[in-house]
Amino acid sequence: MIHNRYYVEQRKQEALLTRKNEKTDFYNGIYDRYRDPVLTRDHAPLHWRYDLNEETNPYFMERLGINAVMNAGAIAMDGKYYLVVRVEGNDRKSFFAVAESESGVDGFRFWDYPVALPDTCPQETNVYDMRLTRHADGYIYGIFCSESKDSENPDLSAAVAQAGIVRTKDLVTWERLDNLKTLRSPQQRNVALHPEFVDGKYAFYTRPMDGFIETGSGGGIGFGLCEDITHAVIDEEKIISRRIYHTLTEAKNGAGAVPIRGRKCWIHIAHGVRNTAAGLRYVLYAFGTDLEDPSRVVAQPSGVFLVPFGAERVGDVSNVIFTNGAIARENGDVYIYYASCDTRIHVAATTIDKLEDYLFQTPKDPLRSADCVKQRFELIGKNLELLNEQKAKQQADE
Ligand code: M1P
Repeated sequence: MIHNRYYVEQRKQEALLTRKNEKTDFYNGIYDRYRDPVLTRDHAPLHWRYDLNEETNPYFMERLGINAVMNAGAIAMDGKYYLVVRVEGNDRKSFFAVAESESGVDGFRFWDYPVALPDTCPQETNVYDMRLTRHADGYIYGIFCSESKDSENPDLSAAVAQAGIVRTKDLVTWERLDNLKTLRSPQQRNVALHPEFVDGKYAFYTRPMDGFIETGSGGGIGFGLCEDITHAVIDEEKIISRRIYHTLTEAKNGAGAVPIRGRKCWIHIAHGVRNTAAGLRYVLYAFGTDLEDPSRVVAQPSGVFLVPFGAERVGDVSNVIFTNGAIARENGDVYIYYASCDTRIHVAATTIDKLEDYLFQTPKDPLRSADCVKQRFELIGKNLELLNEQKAKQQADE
């Protein structure tokens, strides 16, 4: 017999799942923000969390609670929007689950079962942050972080991060390939697969790291090629987006959503991290790379692209914005799925045209306060001249 309370909770959840989302009045000309997160832990199906049977669960208690949903890979298929979400159980372990929506901004529903990832690495303790790439070879690839205990280090928290690789055609059946090997970097996280072949090879965005948390000599977002995706090995990583002193990437950075093919460049939305008295602060930034040679940066606007705003600032790991998924529609609309504070997922809406205007027309970071002030003087000077001209014209017309 199903517990009566199930029906009460189900009605509450249905109201949440069918709630229409709306753009807020937030304005920066670059993207629109939406009022509601597109996914929260309350979206997780009740049958994932509760034993529904009154006999075995007389108090209708959560048996396997869900703590958070975050960091989703994103892809469009057959006119629908799909997120492969990092779901974190109350036991701290993450797993992947597919949620689908007709609109891309609301109505996301998880499928009945989470993803059954092939369990090929006995030492793997945790998996998270899948980037989904629809590749020119016909497969959809998922590149994710595969985390294991560092058995050679006596420190209880010492861990090893590697890039796991799976592929699918339908998000239902997943084939696991060998983890990525990068010959010059001991650890990897935030790895993404480029959607096209480069020089006839598979191209990866990497994030070389000396340790599990610290990137150390890693230097930034790397780019490397490999011949065989089924046993992927990268021997050379070229750093294409560096960590820079006194910028948002000072502590570390990492590839975000798989780059979007624009008209002028590949559009990258990445994350940058700096240290503060309140801990690490994660924000998004953007850059553009050459359409023919995606390892060559052609546009690097200054500063942050998207930062935690209002209620987005608070959560399990406060002051964190993170993305690993965006969907570009054929009409040029772009939905960027970003998580706040490792807790819930939001969407920002923009277009390829706007993103390219942002990339190429936003001034570069001059890297020194004095030069930043000069840059601002230039903008103010031009604007005041324009405003004065306009005023003079109005006065002359009166
Ligand atoms: O907690 C913030 C993020 O931390 C990690 O990102 P990075 O490897 O750049 O430090 C990831 O574990 C990510 O999942 C998490 O959101």
